[in-house]
Amino acid sequence: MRPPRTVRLVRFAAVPVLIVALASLAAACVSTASPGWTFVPPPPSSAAPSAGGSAGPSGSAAASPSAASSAAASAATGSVVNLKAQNIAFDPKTLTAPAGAAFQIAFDNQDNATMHDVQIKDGSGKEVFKGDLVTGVAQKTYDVPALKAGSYTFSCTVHPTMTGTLEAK
Ligand SMILES: [Cu+2]
Repeated sequence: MRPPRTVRLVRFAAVPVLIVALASLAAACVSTASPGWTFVPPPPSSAAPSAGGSAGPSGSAAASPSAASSAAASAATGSVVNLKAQNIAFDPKTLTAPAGAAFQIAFDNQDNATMHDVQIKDGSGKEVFKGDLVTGVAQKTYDVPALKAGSYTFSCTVHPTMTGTLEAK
């Protein structure tokens, strides 16, 4: 391929140069391989969720929600807002709650064999509360954290047409 003249000139020098080149290539391979190894450690973090998942269902998952809600219920014996869900609609569609204080929503799902819940979003659309699903006919008391004064929207995550407004003041 190459002109003979070039080969002849290079031949003496070529062997050491090749060795050096191979050595540096090998070094390059090693140096590029080792950074790859340093990226391996992160995966162990995926082991944590599986460990937590296997431990959770055994009992703490079932116990903690009821314990938390009962504790909050006894602590927040402030105002209670009544809200009913009937015929795939909220009643009333306008709620008033105290601003800056936790309160409760006494939710009454009157729709038989139908799931409803209550999700509250602030003016920017950010969720500030989401209650558990309730399959009717059933009642549930939601513990809502303190909201800043302002206008909020509430809705049912199952039925997008179920909406209302909540004023915190
Ligand atoms: Cu609903």
